[in-house]
Amino acid sequence: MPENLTYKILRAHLVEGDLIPGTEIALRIDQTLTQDATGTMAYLQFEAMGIDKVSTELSVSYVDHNTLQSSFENADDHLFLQTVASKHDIFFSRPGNGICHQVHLERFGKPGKTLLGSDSHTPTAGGLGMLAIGAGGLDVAVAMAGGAFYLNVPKVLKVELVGRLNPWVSAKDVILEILRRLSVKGGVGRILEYTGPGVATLTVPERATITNMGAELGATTSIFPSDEVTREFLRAQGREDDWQLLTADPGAEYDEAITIDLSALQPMVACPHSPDAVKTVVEVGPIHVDQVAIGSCTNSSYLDLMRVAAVLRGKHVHPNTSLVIAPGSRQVLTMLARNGALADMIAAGARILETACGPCIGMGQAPCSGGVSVRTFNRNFEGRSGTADAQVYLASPEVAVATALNGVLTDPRTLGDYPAFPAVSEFLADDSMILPPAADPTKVEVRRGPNIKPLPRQQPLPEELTGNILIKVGDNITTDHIMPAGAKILPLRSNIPAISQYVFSGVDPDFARRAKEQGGGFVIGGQNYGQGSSREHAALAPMYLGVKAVIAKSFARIHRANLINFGILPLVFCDPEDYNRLQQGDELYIAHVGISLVDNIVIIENRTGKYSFEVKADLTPRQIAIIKAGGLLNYTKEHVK
Ligand code: MIC
Ligand code: SF4
Repeated sequence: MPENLTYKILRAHLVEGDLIPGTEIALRIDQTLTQDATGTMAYLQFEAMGIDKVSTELSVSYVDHNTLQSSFENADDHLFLQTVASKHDIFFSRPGNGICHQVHLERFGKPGKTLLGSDSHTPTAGGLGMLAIGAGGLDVAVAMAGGAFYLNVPKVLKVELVGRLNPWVSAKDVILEILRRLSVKGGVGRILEYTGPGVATLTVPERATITNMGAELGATTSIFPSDEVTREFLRAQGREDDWQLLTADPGAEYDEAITIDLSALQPMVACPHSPDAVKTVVEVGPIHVDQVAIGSCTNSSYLDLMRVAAVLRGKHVHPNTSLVIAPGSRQVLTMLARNGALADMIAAGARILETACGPCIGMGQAPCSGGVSVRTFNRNFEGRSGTADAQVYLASPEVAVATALNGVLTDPRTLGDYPAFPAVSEFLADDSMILPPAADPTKVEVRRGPNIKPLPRQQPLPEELTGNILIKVGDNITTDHIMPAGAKILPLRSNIPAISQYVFSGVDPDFARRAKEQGGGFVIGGQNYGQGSSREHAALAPMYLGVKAVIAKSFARIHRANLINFGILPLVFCDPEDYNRLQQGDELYIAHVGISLVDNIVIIENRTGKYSFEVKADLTPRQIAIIKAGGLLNYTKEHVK
């Protein structure tokens, strides 16, 4: 039977189960990546498993999120990450080397391999023909220890690309169009596989922009074939040996299909506060813009920034608009510096930031009060920029730079001649900021600063659960709502007691105090609860506060897995109407939890409202065992000897 590319890679890595959509399979993981904001926990968990050395082909630890160092915490975390990597056979990409996804694409990604990363934008590497999946840190720790990664077989959605992008229209517009059509829930339970004649017209970094933002669709991952364009990219990176030809078989079957005509696309923006609130730039019109930010793992590749520099050359940023640029990697920054493009940006008045996530995760550059910011990033959730009432629009580098010059949202097609560049024939390959693991691990002492607190542990599941509804929230609640990031809170990622004070702080500042006072309880959510990032702190910190179960209309994939990993029950309403009847403060009671999970009907008694309703968990026997053990770490200790 002719097979699609997704199934070929899944099959080659299958260690348990069959490729039947919706059923659980286990995959062998070839490579892992972590970043600092999720990595400290992942390595503490890895250490807790008592294993000396990673069993993957390659594991890399990146530092790119917490680089502000306004106090000792982040620097301490970096030192912990560097020493723990060195001790356990893990490569360490130093702060300043770049954003994990950009660097991984440049230096490590390999077509046909599996990559598991503790960051939701790990699918960026799908631009190279890898099956790259984002997960919680604990899943990554298990993979480093040699354990398989479990997931439900997704449906494969074929995205047929035809035509060619017009000047000033770019890869960002492709994924914004898909978000417009499918919404932030449209990719749930799916892998997007790109095919068609349009594929060959896109460079690898352009493909990576598209697979990166597939995360915003809720997709498991997105993948492009590995073709001659991929080969050229790897050759230019000095890694042609890593290439192999990988495409779907002719006539391969897919579960669903859509077609995108690249030549019909226009410059677009995602309006506040959701990546799927997409309109054309023309529709939104010339609104005043206070800030333009170019960078992030979505759009900070060499050619993205070369185009930006070419537009800026000899011009000046509008006096009422601030332009910040954060190149994606040290490779990109050095190349821009050597060829003069960086000087053009600086001369035009751009503020150059270090190669890191920076403003994308609220690490500095918060907009002014009520300010409008146009960003080349992938998420514009309310408050994520660091300014609660900011209006953030997501756009391509072309739209962003045109806007920075004019001070109002601008269609870049009005700028005149398009600065086209040929694909790069040789990138600057300098890995001196990537430290290899120690030759003699016994000589490495792992450094732990005072901010690195031991892992909190969950108790095994009791026979009955009781508690109050601590909070009731609506649809599409993001992990940024549950566990905010930003310059103030991110440095506490290694300190669960401290960070747990901020759970839901943007939604209800009283939440943490209430949860503690009441000894924990329940959270009620709407559709797509937990969309967005992979941060397991959005499960771990609520667990620390005693949250026992989240009852929602539906869950986002990574967050649901994280809840299970930390022993919190993800329960789904059998009748969504029951959501309307619940109120904050209601006392809930569940008897015989363990047995009910096996039967997949859990009866919840609302002791305040004096009625009962049904929910289900849809857990596999393995997941039930994890929940019963009090989470994946306890389970792994019992099972992996
Ligand atoms: C994000 O973009 O939200 C992050 C920060 O990269 C997260 C990870 C984290 O919260 O540490 C992600 O996307 O997974
Ligand atoms: Fe970093 Fe932003 Fe990419 Fe997350 S989305 S990895 S914060 S650049």
